[in-house]
Amino acid sequence: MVSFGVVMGDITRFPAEAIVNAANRYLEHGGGVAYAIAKAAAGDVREYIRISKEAMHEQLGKDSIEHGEVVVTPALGLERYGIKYVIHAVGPYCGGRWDEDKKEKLRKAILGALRKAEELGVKTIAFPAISAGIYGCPLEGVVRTFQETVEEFSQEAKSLEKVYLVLYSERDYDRARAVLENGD
Ligand code: AR6
Repeated sequence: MVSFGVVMGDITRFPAEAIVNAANRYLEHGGGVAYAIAKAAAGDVREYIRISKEAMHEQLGKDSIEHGEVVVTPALGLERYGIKYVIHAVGPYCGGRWDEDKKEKLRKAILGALRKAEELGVKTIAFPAISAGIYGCPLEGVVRTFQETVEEFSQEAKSLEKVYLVLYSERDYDRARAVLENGD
């Protein structure tokens, strides 16, 4: 059984074996949590972009990823927190809109990362609120999609025990808690 929980914190310091990056298709890590992870892992953001693109070539043989595809990079400097892998996934761009298509793209991104975590044999994984920042998807929809997708994934999970959704601000954390507790 996989447990799902929301926590408040900075994912670049969160002690899960794998953390997920809310990336773009080209793994450019230009802003948001992607920039923060790249900076914390490698010190130099451009260097982590180079490492990410090289990993994308090796793992997928192409220059961009789709929703559901993931790329794994080493944690480098994040190892001090017990993080072993960074899994890059790409969520939908919403620009304030939310519909079934966006939800399905986010579901694919989450499932892709969860399946890769299983393949890597990790017990714990932490996600940021993918697409709820620069990509402008409503946090409530994002949180509910996380909850439903982790529940769905529970059926096929083997090594994975804990999935955390890490919210960066107290306000987002409170909103996420409200979604899980009240279903609204
Ligand atoms: N720890 C946890 N959550 C964080 C952190 C952190 N250190 N920093 C920000 N967040 P975003 P997106 C939250 O914009 O919407 C990048 O440029 C943030 O408050 O990082 O998927 C990529 O390269 C928000 O709730 O990701 C893409 O081009 C959540 O993480 C694009 O942004 C996601 O916000 C992806 O946009």
